[in-house]
Amino acid sequence: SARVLTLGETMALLTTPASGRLTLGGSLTVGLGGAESNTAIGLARLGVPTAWVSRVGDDAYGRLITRELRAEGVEVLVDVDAVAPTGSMLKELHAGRPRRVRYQRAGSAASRLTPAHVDAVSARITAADVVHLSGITPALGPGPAAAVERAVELARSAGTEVSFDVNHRTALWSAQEAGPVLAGTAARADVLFAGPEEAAMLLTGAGAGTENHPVPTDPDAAAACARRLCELGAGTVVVKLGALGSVAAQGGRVWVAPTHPVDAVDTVGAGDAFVAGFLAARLAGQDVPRSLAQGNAAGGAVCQVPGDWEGAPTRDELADLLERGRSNVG
Ligand code: KDG
Repeated sequence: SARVLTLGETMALLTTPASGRLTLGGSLTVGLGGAESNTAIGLARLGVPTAWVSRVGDDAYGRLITRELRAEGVEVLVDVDAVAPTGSMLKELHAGRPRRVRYQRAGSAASRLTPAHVDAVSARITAADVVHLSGITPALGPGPAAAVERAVELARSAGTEVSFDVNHRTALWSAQEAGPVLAGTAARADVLFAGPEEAAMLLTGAGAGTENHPVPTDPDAAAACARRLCELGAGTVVVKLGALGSVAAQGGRVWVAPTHPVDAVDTVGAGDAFVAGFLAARLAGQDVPRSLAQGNAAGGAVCQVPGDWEGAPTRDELADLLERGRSNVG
């Protein structure tokens, strides 16, 4: 049975040609992406039995998503909406790198998730070690927001850890709207993942970068933010710093984990892979520094390959990356 259960929307991901502007026509590549399913793929590749709970439309995008996730070894627990379509997003490239991502997801099947869909998998939540959620889902509507609440409640009452990646999507809601909602979930997380802006937003309650809680720009400032976020209730707090690596706080201690530079072609999805690497290490009983190192390595690998999750490492590849990282340092 799945050790990690995750819930969230996955969309068809349409990508323009390397030079591409959609207005010039041409061919789109059709794939898929979604923060939680990206993490699910990352976990499955690392050998962690993982299930993904969602809704898709009764359409080709929904079937593509379902097939591909199953092919990656993720257990798919979806409810098919007979009416609403699967959402999509368009990734516009410029000189081969993402310039902009636009959503077509309003009214999608996953935006009609409700607590009933969570209740339907309650036994799986009880049996899992971790339920992984993100701050994208509550931005999709009242039903998904309530579904996240239910998942947190069920997990906590069952003693299943709650992992929460803040993932504040500014295209979906403002910091003023999102701040209090995301802070409420963050305070109940056993493991909390945030970016620097998100860490500042949670500490402020709404609106990043106020005088009280400026956005941390270096690892030491981020570690201080992580420590303060622990005081708000989260067990382990991880701040993801991209090319600067990551930091964590837990039980009054902090750790700073720099990372190795990579040739990044597409950083979208790196945070999701980081979470997979970190959680896989944590589930294997590794300590915080090792978990951070594994998150950094997995995130870096995804950046080197186009696509949101395609570059996620397998267990052997990750071991190799960590080994190379150590010898580079030495
Ligand atoms: O997390 C990286 C992307 O895949 C993600 O941004 C797409 O789920 C997505 C979203 O809602 O933004």
